[in-house]
Amino acid sequence: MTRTNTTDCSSHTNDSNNIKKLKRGFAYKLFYQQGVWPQNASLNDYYLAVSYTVRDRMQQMFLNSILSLQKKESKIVGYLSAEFLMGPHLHNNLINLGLYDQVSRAVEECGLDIKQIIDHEEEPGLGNGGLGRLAACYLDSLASLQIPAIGYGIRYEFGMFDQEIKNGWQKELGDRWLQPGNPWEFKKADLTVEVGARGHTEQYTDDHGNQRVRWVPGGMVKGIPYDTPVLGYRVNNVNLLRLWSAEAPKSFDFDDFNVGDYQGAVHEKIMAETITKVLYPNDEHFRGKELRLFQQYFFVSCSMQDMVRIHLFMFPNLDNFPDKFAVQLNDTHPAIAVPEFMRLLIDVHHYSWERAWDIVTHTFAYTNHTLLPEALEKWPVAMLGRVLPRHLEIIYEINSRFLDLVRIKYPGDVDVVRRMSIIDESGERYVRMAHLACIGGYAINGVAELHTRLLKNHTLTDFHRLWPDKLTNVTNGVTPRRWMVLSNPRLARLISSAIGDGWITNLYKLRELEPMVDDPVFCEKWQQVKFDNKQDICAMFSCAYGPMFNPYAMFDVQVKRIHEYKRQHLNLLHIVNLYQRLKNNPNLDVPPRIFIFGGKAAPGYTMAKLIIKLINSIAEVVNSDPDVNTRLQVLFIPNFNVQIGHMVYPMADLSEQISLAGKEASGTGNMKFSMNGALTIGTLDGANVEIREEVAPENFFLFGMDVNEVQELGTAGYDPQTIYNQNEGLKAAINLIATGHFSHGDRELFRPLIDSLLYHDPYMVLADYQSYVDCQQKVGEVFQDTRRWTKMAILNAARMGKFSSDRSIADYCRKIWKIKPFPVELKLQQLPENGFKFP
Ligand code: GL4
Repeated sequence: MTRTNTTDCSSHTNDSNNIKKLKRGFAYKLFYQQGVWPQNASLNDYYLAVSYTVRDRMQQMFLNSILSLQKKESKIVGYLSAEFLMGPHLHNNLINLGLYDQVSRAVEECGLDIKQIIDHEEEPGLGNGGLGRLAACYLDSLASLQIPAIGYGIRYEFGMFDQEIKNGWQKELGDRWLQPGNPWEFKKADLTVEVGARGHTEQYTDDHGNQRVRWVPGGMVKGIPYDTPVLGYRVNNVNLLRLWSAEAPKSFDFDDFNVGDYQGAVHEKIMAETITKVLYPNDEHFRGKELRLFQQYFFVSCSMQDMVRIHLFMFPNLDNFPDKFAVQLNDTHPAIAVPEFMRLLIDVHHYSWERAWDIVTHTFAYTNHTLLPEALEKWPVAMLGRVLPRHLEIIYEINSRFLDLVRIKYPGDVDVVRRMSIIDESGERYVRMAHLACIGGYAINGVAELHTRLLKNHTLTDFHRLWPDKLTNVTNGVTPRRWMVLSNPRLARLISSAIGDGWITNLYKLRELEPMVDDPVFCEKWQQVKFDNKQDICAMFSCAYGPMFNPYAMFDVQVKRIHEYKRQHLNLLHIVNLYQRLKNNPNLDVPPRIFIFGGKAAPGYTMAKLIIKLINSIAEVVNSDPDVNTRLQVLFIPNFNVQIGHMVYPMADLSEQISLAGKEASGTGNMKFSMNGALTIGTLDGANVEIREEVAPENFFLFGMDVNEVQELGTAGYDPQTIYNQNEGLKAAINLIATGHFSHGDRELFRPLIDSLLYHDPYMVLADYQSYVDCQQKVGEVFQDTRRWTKMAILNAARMGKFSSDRSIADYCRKIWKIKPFPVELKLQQLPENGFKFP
C-alpha cells in the first residue's frame, strides 16, 4: 500500500469521509483523553486532541515496523546520541503522512486554525545546536530511505534553556517542554533496565571453575524507555526514537521509612532522577562534571542492554551481533559504549576477551564533530574510576593491548605511544574519549571534506597513519522535508509547480530549476515568495517594534550558537563601520539592510554573553537614529530554536557563514539557507567549501584567509594591533565601541571584548576584517541588481542536491554501515470487534 494523495474522482468523497472521521477523532480525544467537553477545551486540549488523533493514524505503520525490526534479515542502525534536537512533531508528522490538508480542513471546520494548533506545541529541544539537529535530520532520512533504525538518547526533563533578553543581556529560563503533556511518546515500563554506579570489582570462580571478574555497584538506577515514532516521508517505515529516563529502583524504601529515615529514602529517589533532569547547555566546550559522565554512561548502558535484548530475542547468542546492529557513536558522548559492551560480553555473557573485542570492533563506528581542542572530552582517571571502576579496568586493558600493537608497528618510538595512548599522562591523568572511540570501532568519519582532511593531517593523524582505511568523510546534510516543505511552503509550491514534487525525496532534481533562471515570470514568482516570507517576519515583529522593518531591505542573517570562533563580532564590526559611513555620508550608495542575529550563549561563557549584549546595544543606538534607521537596522531574535528557524531560513537574503577557516567542522545552517534561496557570504570553512563548489564560485561571496593562510599567519606570529593601527575604518569602528557610544558612555562594559580583539584575537577577526568589508560591499552592489541576485539565488537552491540528509544517510549506509533499505510491508491488522483472548 502506498499513501500518496489520491487524485481519482472518488477522492472528494474520500476526503470528506476522512475529514468527518478526523473531526470525530478530535471530539473523542477531547472527551475521553482530555476529559473536557469541546466547548470547554483550552488550546492545549485541542493541540493534544489533534495530536493524539494524528498519532492514531501512525499506529498501524508503527507496529508493523517494530515487527519488521525483529526479522532476522534486517540490519538495524543504533544511533547513539546524547542530543536529538527534534523540533515540533505535529507539523512534521502531518507532512510525512500526507495528512496536512485534511487535518487542516477538519480543524478549520471545528472553528480553529491549524497554524495556531501547530504553533502551540512546545518543541522538544533536547540538543544544543548543530550536532543534535543533525541527529534529528538523520532520523528523518533513515525512515524516509526505509533503513531500520533506533535513535537512542536521553529524555531530559529540561532541554535547552529558553533565552530571554533583558536589558540586552541573555537570561536563561528553564525549558518545561513536558509540562503541557507530550502526546508523541509511549512509556515502555516493561522494557525497563537497571544501571549500576560506583562500588568495586572483584574476582570470583564460577560454577565451572573459571576465574571471572564482576562489578559490584554501589547503587543502581532504573532506566525507563520512552518511545517516539519517527515517520518517513510517504513510506510505511516508522523508526523509533527511544529516550531513557532515570528513576530510583524503588520509589520508597520502607525499611528506611520504618526506622524514621523518610528523608533518606526520598533523597535516593531524587538523586536518581537528577541524572536525566537537564541537558548540559555547552556546545563545543567540555566541562568535566561527574553527573554528565554518569548521564552518558546511563543512556549508553540502557541502550546497549536494549540492543542485546533485541538481538537475543532472535538469535541464540551475541556472536553475530555486528550483522544485526551497526552502532553509530554521535561524537564521543556515547564512547563509553566501547567498555560497556566489553563488560556485557565478558562479565555477563562470558565471552573471552578476544571474542568480545572482535564483536565490539565490528559494531561501533564513530563520528567526530569538532576540531576545537576545548571540546574534546577527557575524563579524569580518578573520576572515571570512582564512578565506573570496572570500565576503567577494561579501558586499561584495551589500552595496554593497543599500545603493544603500536610498539610493534613503530619500534622504539616512545613518542607515538605517548601520543596515541587512551590515557593522557602529561599532567593529571585523563581518559581521552576520542582515542577510545577510534580504537574501539571499525570506522571513523568527519562531517565535511575539509574537516576530514584536517582530522587526517592533524587531530587524528596518528590513527590515520596506523589505519589508513578507517577514517572517511561523510558530509553533513539536512532534511528538505522540514527545512523546505514544512518551513517554506510558498517556495515548495512554486518549485513543485515548475518541476513536480520528486525533489522532495531526490533533492538532486532541483537541478531542473536551472533553466528557469532565464524565465522572467518564474523569477518574479521567486522574488514574490521571498518578499512574502520577509513580510511575514516583519508582521511578526511589528508588535514589539512597530512597523520599522522594511521587507524591501536586504535581510542579512546570522543565526547559530554564539561563539567567538563563529565570529558574530566580525559581523558587528562591519555593522559599526557601515553605520559610521552612513552617518558621514547620507548619500552613500548602499541598499537598505536589516542585520538579523539569533542564537544562545552557554550560560558560563562570559564573552559570548557580552557579544549578545553588544548586538543589542548596537541595535538600540542604530535603530533609534533617524539619520540611518531607514537604511540600517539590527534585530536580535530571542530564543532561537527549531521553531524560529522555520521562519528565519526562508526569509533570508544573505547567509552569514563567517567562522575562521579550520574551526567549523561543517555547519548545517549554511545548507538550510542556501536551499531556501539565500546567498552565502562565507569563508572556506566546513561545508562552505563544498557549497561553493556545488553552486559555482560566481554564486558565492567568498572572503578571508583559507586554512593554510591561517596556519601560516599563526606560525609567523599574529599581531592584531598592527592591523588595528593600519586600518582606519577598523580603528574607527573599534574606537566607537570602546568609547562607550553603544553603552551610554560606559567605556568599561565592552572592554573585555575589545581587549581580547586587540591583544589576543584568537579567531583572527581583525585579520579577516578588510576582506569581509570589501566582500560586503560587493554583496550590496549585487543586491541592487535584482535580476542578477535572483538568478544567483535560484542557482543556489537548484544546486543543493548534495546537502540533503538523504545523501548523507545513503553515504553512511554504503561506506560504513553496509545496510540496504528494508521496506515495511503494511499488513493492516483489524482490531478484534468482539474482544480478544490473552494468549
Ligand atoms: C558541531 C559542529 O560545530 C558543526 O560544524 C557541525 O555541523 C555539527 C554537526 O556535525 O557538529 N560539533 C559540535 S560539538 N556541535 C556542532 O554543532
